[in-house]
Amino acid sequence: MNIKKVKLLTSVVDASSLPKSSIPSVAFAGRSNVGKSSLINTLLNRKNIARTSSAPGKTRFINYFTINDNLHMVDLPGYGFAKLPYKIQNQWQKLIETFLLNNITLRLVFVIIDIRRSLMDMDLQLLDWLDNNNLNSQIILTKCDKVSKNAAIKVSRELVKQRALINEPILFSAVKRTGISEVWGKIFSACSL
Ligand SMILES: Nc1nc2c(ncn2[C@@H]2O[C@H](COP(=O)(O)OP(=O)(O)OP(=O)(O)O)[C@@H](O)[C@H]2O)c(=O)[nH]1
Ligand SMILES: [Mg+2]
Repeated sequence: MNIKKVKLLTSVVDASSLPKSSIPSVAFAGRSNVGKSSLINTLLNRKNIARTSSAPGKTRFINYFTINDNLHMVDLPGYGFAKLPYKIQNQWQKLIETFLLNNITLRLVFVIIDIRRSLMDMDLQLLDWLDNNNLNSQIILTKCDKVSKNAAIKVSRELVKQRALINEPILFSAVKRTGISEVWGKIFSACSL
């Protein structure tokens, strides 16, 4: 995609201020620190439009990016950040759920997983929850530069078996810039762009 214009439309902290979107959107969900914001920056060819940090829990809002006036990318706050008080974790979960259930223009939810970590309970819950709510999901395995190509393929195959996936996970690295066209391909077909 020729990215002519990217702008941060809004950052939302409470469910009542979620914007009504009239253009297709895709969302990026996953544990804290797996590389969601880095992935968005890499896709958009921008250094830090989605703010990244080595300290987990950086993205605390739902951030909407508008691309070329015809696509929203939505950076969701990461879950499973243990240091946060339970009450705040709960608020996050509510916010994410409200977003996912009330966004009629949402075409695809990318579930981002660090290739070096096995699926956490929360990842499994999210995947099941998306299936149960008929939301289209696609797994992306990030930080693939940290493992060998063979190891990455093995993790991917095991996931396909374990979850009976129709769509193979995408192998991605923001450092090596691999997997970009595969992610865009999914966005194009889901959003009919
Ligand atoms: N080696 C490597 N490091 C990465 C990659 N993607 C992200 N990182 C690093 O992982 C850390 C977290 O990245 P973020 O993009 O901020 O992760 P996030 O999922 O948005 O985190 P939260 O907003 O806290 O939920 C940063 O130190 C990044 O530099 C990657 O593909 N390879
Ligand atoms: Mg982030």
